[in-house]
Amino acid sequence: MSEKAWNTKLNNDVTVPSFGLGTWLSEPGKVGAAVDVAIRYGYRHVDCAHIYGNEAEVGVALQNLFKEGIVKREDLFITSKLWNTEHSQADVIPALQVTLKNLQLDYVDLYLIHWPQDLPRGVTFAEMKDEHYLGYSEEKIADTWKGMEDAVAKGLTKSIGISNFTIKKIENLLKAAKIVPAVNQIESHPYLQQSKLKEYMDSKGITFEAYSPLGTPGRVAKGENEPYLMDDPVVKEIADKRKCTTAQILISFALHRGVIVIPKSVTPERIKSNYDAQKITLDDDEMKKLYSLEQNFRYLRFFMMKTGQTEADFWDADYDEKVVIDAPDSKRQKS
Ligand code: 1BO
Repeated sequence: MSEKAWNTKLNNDVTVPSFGLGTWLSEPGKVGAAVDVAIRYGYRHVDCAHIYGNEAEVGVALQNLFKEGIVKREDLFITSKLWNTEHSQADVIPALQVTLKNLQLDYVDLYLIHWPQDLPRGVTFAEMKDEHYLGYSEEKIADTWKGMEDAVAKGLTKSIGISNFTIKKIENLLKAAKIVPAVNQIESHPYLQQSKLKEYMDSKGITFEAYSPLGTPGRVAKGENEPYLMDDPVVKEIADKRKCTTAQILISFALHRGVIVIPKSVTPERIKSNYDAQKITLDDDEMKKLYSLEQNFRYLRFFMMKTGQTEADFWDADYDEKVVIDAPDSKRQKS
């Protein structure tokens, strides 16, 4: 075990704690307590988003921690994300202002375009229907990015980035961007390492940030025969040998790859043990075994896709084409 501090320097020289608390799927009523436990335990990075519907509760928790003197604003790294209905340049700052009001902050540290997919203004998440999926447009996202750059100029965010962008979509964005995105936040874990995308992002100075590093065990909409990452025999074998949890091994794997990782939990014991994963030093043999688990398996599926659209289209097929273990139809077409 080492006491190494895991930090990542972004392309604008901002330093980010490489380990943070995810809040996607953290229920209102629980997320505030989770943030409170996490920060008191040592977390300094919290990942939020407007669409998670829980930013106001996160804001109350942060205010209490500031008032009690547990941390100061500048000690924290807070991320939020622009939702898909607010993709016009002029919509970005007002959307960020709503988030800042909810979080009770003057600025966020990182603001991301949540998805390179448009939805009509005013459509709520619950109301979304097939005809609302307007899809991806290079021009529209270039316009959104201008709004993101405006937010930096106004001091409302220190850094800007993207989420769920493929190589092709990053390439398109870079043609128009004055500021190179600092981060691309994407699903990643041993079953979906996204090495090709990571290599490309490394070459452009864009930091790789992994969501669902534990395979989002809390999701309600699960695929049939979905593999349970935390029960993987290889991950278990390493965890047993080290007398730690499989979640800790998965977090440590991401950190050893140089990836920012934001596991979600609202359970105090798990919040703490996830944090302690930073103390683990995996050896080359363990890393090799974990790398060997790649199967191009995506947990977050059928999201924002129109009926008839294939995942290969949606993700620009820029992942390695390998056997997908839970679907006989490897095109994984939405039914
Ligand atoms: C709907 C959100 C998915 C992960 O950020």
